[in-house]
Amino acid sequence: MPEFFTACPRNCYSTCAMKVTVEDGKLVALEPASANQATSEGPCLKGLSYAERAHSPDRILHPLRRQSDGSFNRITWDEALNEISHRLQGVRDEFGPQAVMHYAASGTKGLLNECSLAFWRRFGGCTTTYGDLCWPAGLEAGRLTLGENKHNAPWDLAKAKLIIFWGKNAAETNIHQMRFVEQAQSNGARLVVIDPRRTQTSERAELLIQPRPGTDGYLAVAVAQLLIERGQVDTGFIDQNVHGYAEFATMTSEKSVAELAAVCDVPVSAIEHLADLLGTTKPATICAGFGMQRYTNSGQTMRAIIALCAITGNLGKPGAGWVYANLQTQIFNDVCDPLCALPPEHPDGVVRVGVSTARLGRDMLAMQDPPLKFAWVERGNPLAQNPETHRVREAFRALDFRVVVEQFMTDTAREADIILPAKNMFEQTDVIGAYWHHYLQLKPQILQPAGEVKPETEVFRELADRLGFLDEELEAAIPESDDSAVRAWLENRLAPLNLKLADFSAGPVSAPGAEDVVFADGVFPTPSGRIELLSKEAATRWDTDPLPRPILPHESAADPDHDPATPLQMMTPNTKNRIHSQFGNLELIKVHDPEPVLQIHPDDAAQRGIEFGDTVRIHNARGEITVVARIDSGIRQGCVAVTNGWWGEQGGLVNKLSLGCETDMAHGAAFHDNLVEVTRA
Ligand SMILES: Nc1nc2c(c(=O)[nH]1)N[C@H]1C(S)=C(S)[C@@H](COP(=O)(O)OP(=O)(O)OC[C@H]3O[C@@H](n4cnc5c(=O)[nH]c(N)nc54)[C@H](O)[C@@H]3O)O[C@H]1N2
Ligand SMILES: Nc1nc2c(c(=O)[nH]1)N[C@H]1C(S)=C(S)[C@@H](COP(=O)(O)OP(=O)(O)OC[C@H]3O[C@@H](n4cnc5c(=O)[nH]c(N)nc54)[C@H](O)[C@@H]3O)O[C@H]1N2
Ligand SMILES: [Mo]
Repeated sequence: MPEFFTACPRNCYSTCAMKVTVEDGKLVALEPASANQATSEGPCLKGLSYAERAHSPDRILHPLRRQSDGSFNRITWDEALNEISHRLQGVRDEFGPQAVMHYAASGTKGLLNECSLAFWRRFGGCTTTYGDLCWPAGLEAGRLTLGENKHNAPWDLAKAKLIIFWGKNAAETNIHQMRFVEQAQSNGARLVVIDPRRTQTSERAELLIQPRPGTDGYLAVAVAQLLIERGQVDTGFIDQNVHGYAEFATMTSEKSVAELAAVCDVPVSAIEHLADLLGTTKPATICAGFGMQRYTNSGQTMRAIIALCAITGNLGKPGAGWVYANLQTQIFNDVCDPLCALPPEHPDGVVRVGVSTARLGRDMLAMQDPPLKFAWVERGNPLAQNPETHRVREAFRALDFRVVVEQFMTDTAREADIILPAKNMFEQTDVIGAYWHHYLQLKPQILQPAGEVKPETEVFRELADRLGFLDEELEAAIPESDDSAVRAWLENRLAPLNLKLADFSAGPVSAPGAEDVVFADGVFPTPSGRIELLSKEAATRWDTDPLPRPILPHESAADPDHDPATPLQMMTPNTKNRIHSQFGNLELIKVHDPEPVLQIHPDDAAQRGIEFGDTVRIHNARGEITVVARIDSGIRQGCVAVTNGWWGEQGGLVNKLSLGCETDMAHGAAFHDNLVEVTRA
């Protein structure tokens, strides 16, 4: 039976390599592929469920057209593409190309994703979003402080003597990282977790600190104060590498440890314990999660935590550092297609980068000159994953026409006028990067597209042809569907980086120039050339304090003026067996995760007369959802949690409750600035 090596393109740290076996045009087995040293133990349950997902009876396999009663009918590709091109032309003629919004999110990784932009450029332009739902506040904090977002190789963590998982639940979201944690622990490393919830990661730790959500900056500053007071900082490293240390040190002592501890609601003894560990155990690595930076103050929070690595000299060394996102594989920006490389305002196709992803619904509704009339959605499920579901729905319904390119009947697909069936990862060759390890990987085509599925590239070529702009330049930008054309396109993209597809035949390829131990050269590409604890750029670009002086998030139970009607801080973290809204519809996954549940502390439940298994309403002024309560003393009192990614039909559309609001830096989404009340249904 034919066997192939491939890699999982989901938006996930691990980006696993795997070996798959195909029999009679079907995926029959998935196994580990050890050439990727970061994921050698093989795929997770989601990875294993690809055998079901690829051939699921629920897959959308042909174009669908909404009928007047809201149901969908099968139509031909000709009908679909004729109607779409006719509508596109009409909108462009009447309102201009920017009345069309192209919305894409993180459904799949791959270099071919850029082809859509080439199409819209030629169309005359469009409107797109800015910001990102996932990680931007933390990325910007890293860039401002260290100059670049990169970290030591995954396996380097085994060399750490102290590991702090700060707002990261790697045992669920980066499961392969736990192997290196175990190696470190068997060499005597200590493990600390800082999370308002007890998690599968904290089960392995000797110390769990459960701060009030959104107040980690206070905790970090208290730890810094103690380290400085006790002389447990690395003065040699600071003198050589740190900008703004004196100002930072003064700032950390503005409030006493007891005052800071009161805000984050952590016992002073626990803060002292943490400072003790960080002051005396070297090398130390802080692994910070993305979940922690979904607050309106989180860029500043992340800066305060990075500062702990800097003042203890835990950067540029094996076993040490700031592990957030490793962008060493993101090397294609400078070599993308000429059409995509044009600046947004270029007259050859003005891309109005005008809608904040975090405020998607509100901004879509507010767009003028021209207003939005048409939306094209691919690789995204904004009706489930963007904040403020009801506004997003309202904005989509206010449009004249919607096209959604999807594999499954998601909440967003249900809003479409025409649904186009999307390829899956086995149906088109591509090259993918990662954000934890530094491998580029080939994801070859190993199955024929199912049913009538056409990859997005072919859809765009056919539309361009109908619209009369499939010229030589666009043909070069968007490959034809046959695998040899796609491979030739990829060769062109790899060539400027001195890479060839043949390099991938032996497995994953380390990105050129990738380092196992980063910042070892002491080069920090910030304005001062040093690690910036004092950042003028933070102040000028984001209007924040130039120091990471802690402040509260806007919507926080720690704010004495918060609305008493919504006293509970709602978190919506990720979970092991789904990637956001993907996989939850598969039988293999439903066995483990059949329905959304609310994690609630026994005291909060008792106050509300809620018992284990009760159906409860979670509500605030923005909306409500109804789920089953799971009473759990592992969650901090005053906090509740439901994992994100459930579909509307499953009853867990958590973003009906979240606020469409940006993080303090880099236009992230402050999903966790979210106060709610819970009532027995
Ligand atoms: N409340 C709350 N909301 C959150 C979060 C949170 O923590 N709390 N987390 C946020 C984060 S971190 C992220 S990254 C986002 C993710 O948000 P999205 O990127 O929108 O979510 P996904 O559900 O991963 O993927 C969207 C869709 O892409 C489709 N897809 C997969 N492959 C392809 C393909 O090749 N072509 C096409 N056309 N479609 C494809 C899938 O079927 C899926 O329906 O969610 C965010 N939303
Ligand atoms: N299995 C699986 N893996 C994934 C994903 C997935 O959906 N499923 N998604 C991928 C993507 S796109 C992302 S963005 C990453 C996210 O990876 P993580 O950052 O690990 O994910 P989250 O679950 O959003 O948040 C981690 C933890 O932060 C905690 N937290 C929330 N607020 C605070 C706070 O104020 N302070 C502190 N200290 N902790 C807080 C939550 O309780 C949660 O346990 O995972 C990636 N990997
Ligand atoms: Mo994400």
